[in-house]
Amino acid sequence: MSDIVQTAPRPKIIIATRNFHKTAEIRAMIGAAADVFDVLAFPELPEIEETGRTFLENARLKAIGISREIDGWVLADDSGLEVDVLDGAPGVISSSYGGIEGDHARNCFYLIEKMQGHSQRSARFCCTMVLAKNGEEVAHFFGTVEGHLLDHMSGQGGFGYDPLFVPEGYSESFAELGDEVKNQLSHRARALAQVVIYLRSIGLLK
Ligand code: ITT
Repeated sequence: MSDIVQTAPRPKIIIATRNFHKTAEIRAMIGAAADVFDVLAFPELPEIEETGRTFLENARLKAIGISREIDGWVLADDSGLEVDVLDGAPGVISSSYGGIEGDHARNCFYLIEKMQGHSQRSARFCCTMVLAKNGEEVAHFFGTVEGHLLDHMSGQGGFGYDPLFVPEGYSESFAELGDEVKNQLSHRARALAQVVIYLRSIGLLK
């Protein structure tokens, strides 16, 4: 008699994002525990307008909007950079701060300009994640990482403002530190750690 070991299928999680950098980070952090896809794999899904005034409002719009259209677990990430001396800007408009949505280099140059002459350079990355199913929010989670801004871009890794942001306790930017370090201490890692605890508590993840 042969021994056939039946393994449970891996759970599937759809990330409500078109930013493949976010998906790659989330996939690397979740590892083999789940199959992680994003909405780029489903071109028929609608674009969700981010009209919220907070990360939580926008994450809700994305998670609930996509989960109305698709079966299964949907996770949205709304995130951005808050700079203290700029009263929290760019905040929820981080992805279009320089004038063109998703143009990360332009956003960085615009921020460098805005920060000229400021010696107070503290900032934080914020991430809000909303988990949804059947068109309804199931839970939400927050993560932040404190740091300061360089006056020039440094490093090739990561995305967005990573070449400008040095996390507290380090002397290199996220773009220089690389994915392994970033994925241990980032705002996204901190929010996702709570998502994983939650999904384990309901038995979806091992
Ligand atoms: P989706 O809405 O499709 O998820 P997006 O990139 O537009 O993709 P957001 O609206 O949440 O996502 O904006 C996030 C922006 O904040 C992102 O484009 C970067 O400018 C910045 N950002 C967020 N997380 C970051 C990170 O880990 N490193 C660098 N910049 C980050």
